[in-house]
Amino acid sequence: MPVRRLSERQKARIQQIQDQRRQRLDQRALEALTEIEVDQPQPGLVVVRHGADLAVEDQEGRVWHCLARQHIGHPVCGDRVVWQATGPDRGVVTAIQDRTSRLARPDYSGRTKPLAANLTQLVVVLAPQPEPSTYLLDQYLAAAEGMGVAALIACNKMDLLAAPGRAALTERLAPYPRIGYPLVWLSLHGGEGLAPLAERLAGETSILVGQSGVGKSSLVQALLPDLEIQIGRLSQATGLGRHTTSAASCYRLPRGGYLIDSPGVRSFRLSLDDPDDLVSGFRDIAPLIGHCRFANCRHDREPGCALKAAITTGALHPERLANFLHLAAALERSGRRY
Ligand SMILES: Nc1nc2c(ncn2[C@@H]2O[C@H](COP(=O)(O)OP(=O)(O)O)[C@@H](O)[C@H]2O)c(=O)[nH]1
Ligand SMILES: [Mg+2]
Ligand SMILES: [Zn+2]
Repeated sequence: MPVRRLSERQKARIQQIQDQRRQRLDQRALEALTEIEVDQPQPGLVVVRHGADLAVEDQEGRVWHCLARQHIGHPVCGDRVVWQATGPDRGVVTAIQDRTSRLARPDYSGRTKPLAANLTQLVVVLAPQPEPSTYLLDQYLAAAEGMGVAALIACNKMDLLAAPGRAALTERLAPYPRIGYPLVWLSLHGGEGLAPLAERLAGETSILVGQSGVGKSSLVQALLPDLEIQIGRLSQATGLGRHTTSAASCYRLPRGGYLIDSPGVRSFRLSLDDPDDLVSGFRDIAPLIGHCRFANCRHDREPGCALKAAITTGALHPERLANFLHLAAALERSGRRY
C-alpha cells in the first residue's frame, strides 16, 4: 500500500472532520437509545463493519443493523460486543468485550488500525503458481505468532504439478510441519483436500492470506457454498446494499466457526513494530537466541553460534535462518535491533 505523506495541517483537518463525524454519530446513537423503549443488553458478534455501520449477529443468528456508542472505541469484524435493540432490526452497541487477538494494519498516518478481532487461525495459501516465497510465508507465520493465533499452510492448485514437481514442493515445504505448522494439499480443480481443510476450519475463526493469484477467492467460494446468500443477508442488514463486499465480513462456515474475508485482510503483511516480535515470530529460532558464544553474534561466521549449530544437526532449516536474518537486517536498517 502506498504511504501518502500528509502535512500536519492536512492531518489536523482530517482529525477535525473525524471528530465532528464521531460526535454526530454518537448523537444519533444516543437518540436511538433514548427515543425508544430500550431492550435488555445482550451479547452479539460483529459480522460486518462498514464505516460506522455494523451488522451484529445475535445469539439466535439474527443480524441487526447497529451503530456504536463512540466512547467505546471502534468495533471491528469479529468483535464480541454488548448491544441493545432500539427497533425491529436496529440496535446500539454499548461495549466491546476484550479481544483475544487482533489483526491490525497501519493507516495513512502510520497508526495501526484493527481490521479484525478474535481470530483463532491464520491460513496461509500458497500455490505452485505464482512461485511460492518462503520469505513471505515466514512473515505471515511470524505475524500469526505475534497475534497468538494458530497458523495453517494450504498449498493449492496441486493439479498443476506432475509427480516430480509435487515431490520437489513437498521437500521444500517439509520444514514447516516439522516445526508444528500443519500443511494441507489442495486442488480446487479436482476437489483434492477440501474436506481435510474444512475439518481444520470447523469451530475456528480463520482468515485466508497469501499472494494474489494463489486461489483465495476461489477457496472462499468453495468453502462457503451459500456465500451469495450470506452476502445478501449481511448487506441487507447494514442497509448498504451489495457494495459491502469490500468490507471485512465474518461468514458462517457450514460445519461451525467463521471465515473472515475482505480484500484488505487478505493482503495484510507483517509489520515489525516491535523488534521482539521478530524473534518470537520464529518458533524454531526463539529458543536458540541467547545461546551463542558471543552475545553480539550475527549468526554468520562466528564460532559457537547456536543457530549455525542447529542447522548442522538439522533442527533448523537454512532457508528459515536466511529469511530471519533478512528480516533482522531490514529491522536494523530502520534503526532497531532485535
Ligand atoms: N489449476 C488450478 N487453478 C486454480 C485453482 N484454484 C484457483 N485457481 C485459479 O487461479 C486463479 C486465481 O484464483 P483467485 O481465487 O482469484 O486467487 P486470489 O487472487 O488468491 O483470490 C483463477 O483463475 C482460478 O480459477 C486450482 O486448484 N487449480
Ligand atoms: Mg482474490
Ligand atoms: Zn549466533
